[in-house]
Amino acid sequence: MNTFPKDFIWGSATAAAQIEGAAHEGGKEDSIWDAYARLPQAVAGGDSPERGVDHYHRMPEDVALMKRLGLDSYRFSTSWARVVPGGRSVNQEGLDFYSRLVDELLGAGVLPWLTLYHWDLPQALQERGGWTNRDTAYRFADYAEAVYGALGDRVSHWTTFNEPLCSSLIGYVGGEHAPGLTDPAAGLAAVHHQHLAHGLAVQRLRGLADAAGRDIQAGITLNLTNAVPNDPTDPVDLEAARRIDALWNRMFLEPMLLGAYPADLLEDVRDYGLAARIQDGDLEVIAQPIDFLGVNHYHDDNVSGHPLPADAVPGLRPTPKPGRSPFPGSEFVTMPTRGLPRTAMDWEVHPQGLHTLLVRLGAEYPNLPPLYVTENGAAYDGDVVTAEGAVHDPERTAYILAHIEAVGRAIEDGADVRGYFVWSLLDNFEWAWGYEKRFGIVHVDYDTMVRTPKDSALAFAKHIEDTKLAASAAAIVG
Ligand code: GBH
Repeated sequence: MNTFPKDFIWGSATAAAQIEGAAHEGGKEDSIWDAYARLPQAVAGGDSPERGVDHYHRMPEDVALMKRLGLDSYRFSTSWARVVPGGRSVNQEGLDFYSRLVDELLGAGVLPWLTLYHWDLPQALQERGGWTNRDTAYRFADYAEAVYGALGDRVSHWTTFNEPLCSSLIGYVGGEHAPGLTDPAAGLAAVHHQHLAHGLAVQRLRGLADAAGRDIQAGITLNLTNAVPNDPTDPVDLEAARRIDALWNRMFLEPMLLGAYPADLLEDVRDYGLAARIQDGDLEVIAQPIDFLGVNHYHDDNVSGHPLPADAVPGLRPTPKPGRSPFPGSEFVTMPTRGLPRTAMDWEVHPQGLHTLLVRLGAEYPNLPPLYVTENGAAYDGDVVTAEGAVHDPERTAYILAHIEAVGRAIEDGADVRGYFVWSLLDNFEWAWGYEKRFGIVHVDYDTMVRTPKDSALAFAKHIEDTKLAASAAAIVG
């Protein structure tokens, strides 16, 4: 077993729109996901976030479960559409829910790890252009201030965005997420405005914390990948991999860490007006120092510049419908399979990729802040609650333990990783897949809403306990 630093944070993650339900209770109004889910064919099975897994009403029970599993921390998101329903005035009842959640967590000895944006923009702001409207970035800073005002006395860890790649490129270009657009120029505008919103919110939070004499940790979570050339000797595949690395990793990392968009990326997307969105001073705001970088990682991307053969097994992503590539400027890129085992999402299982990624980030960015793996996990079919009240999920268990092992080796090889959060605590609304794909380490019966820890949850709890025992034994031996 790897040794992890003594204060390493073990946790689990969720997101508001995926678990809360109560979509129109307590003053909450539509988010873009409530509205999107009502469109025909948008979400598998016609599912919607309306009921979620009823976390809004079962929150104390869910926190008790976290305590039982021995989690150090819980990563959750606040819903902007609950806190600022129409996009303008604050809903105290919404803030009160999160205040009760934070009190419950602290009472259970679980560190609250808060994310302000996990994809659920108030629909009222979408009607004013959503993330294509620069004004949304300023509204985001105001929303951050409202949440800080209610929770800043008790919450120390603040994440601005979860995976801005998805809420810009998948939502505005790939059309597979809310708001369901397929417009590359809109997607790149959304990228820049989310970057700006991140920087403005970090500035705002720090200003408020300083004025109150508090210390906060502020950062962002990105979904980062290894763009692996399918044939590393083929210049066409190497060029495709460079483009995906630029678009999916460096377009997010470099404005924040280096204060500039990559020059090659600006050239790749030159037809879509990204450069024209950048105003004087924006990059200084975006490059605000951050205290941590959250890394979400599920799988590498095996990238080719050649069309998939007509008889190919489905790739890492569904073959996009014409005009629906989520790769603006690099629409020709394909993602063939490599014959590795795959999860129910069709995502490859390759734990070494997480080690490679974590080590590589430190090597490529000398000013990289400490890293936290803020999501990693797997959907598999076939979870069944037995008569004894167990759920045997050997594949998910193996996936999680193998990735934890990869994180441990990355630390031994010099990566500054300080925590690991499993996605997800509970089975939940898996966006365009609805409730069909289960990522939880805790099973949810969607009729009764009964929670049952799966074997993966018990294995994770045992891992946490063993790791802590090993760390304290090491401290005694010295
Ligand atoms: C995370 O994103 C989310 O943060 C979380 O809410 C979600 O439930 C969880 O993972 C499981 O899905 O454009 O077709 O090539 C998912 C990570 C990485 C998935 C990028 C989609 C691009 C697919 N995403 N990937 S595609």
